Amino acid sequence: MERYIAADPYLYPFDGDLRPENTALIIIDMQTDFCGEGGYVDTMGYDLAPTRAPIEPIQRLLAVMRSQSFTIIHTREGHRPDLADLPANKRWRSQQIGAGIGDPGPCGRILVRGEPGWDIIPELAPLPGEVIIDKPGKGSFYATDLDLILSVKGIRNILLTGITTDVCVHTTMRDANDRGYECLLLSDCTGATDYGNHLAALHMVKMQGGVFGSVADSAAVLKTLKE
Ligand code: C5J
Repeated sequence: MERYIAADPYLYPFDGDLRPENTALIIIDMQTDFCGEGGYVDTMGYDLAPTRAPIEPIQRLLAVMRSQSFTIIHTREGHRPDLADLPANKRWRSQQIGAGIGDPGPCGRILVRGEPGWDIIPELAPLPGEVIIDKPGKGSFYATDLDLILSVKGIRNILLTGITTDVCVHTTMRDANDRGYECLLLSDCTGATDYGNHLAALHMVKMQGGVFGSVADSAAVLKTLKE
């Protein structure tokens, strides 16, 4: 039986093959450092509201997808405590904006693995058995075993949620698309530090008939999953 989600610019997935066995929900970087008080984004001076907006929509989607046995994948951006995997230019740039990666802050050392700020927020805490990908960069494939895990599990469709739309979510979507994964970006389950960038990131996906995949909101996904 073919199953589609109402999406723009095309019904997702392209061939209607949407099953828990071949589809994963990926929740990108919902860490205190990106959406919590005293974290990296807060320290840089950005408003937290846009990066917190996806929390509730993701919670609702996550509950249904968990109950239907879809694969759930969480990612965390962060670096080794000795900063051996932190490129000098990434560190320097973060220092310029007053939130040096590796430096102490209200939530511990910024974007360092094991620190309180690096942890996934309690509202979206992973359950035992769910995949957690620790990544040093923006994309979820670079320097991680995500591609291997997806291929072992037989995953072909990826529903992308998390933050930030224009940075880690987009980098992951572009890379996933190049690898042949069928991608759906969820507009209300993502957010950026700049609303214009969020809208632009959604728009970019829709060019050329869906150059990186398609875009929907969580209501459309839930409607299909509950049919
Ligand atoms: C950033 C992310 N913005 N998760 N990371 O540095 O988008």
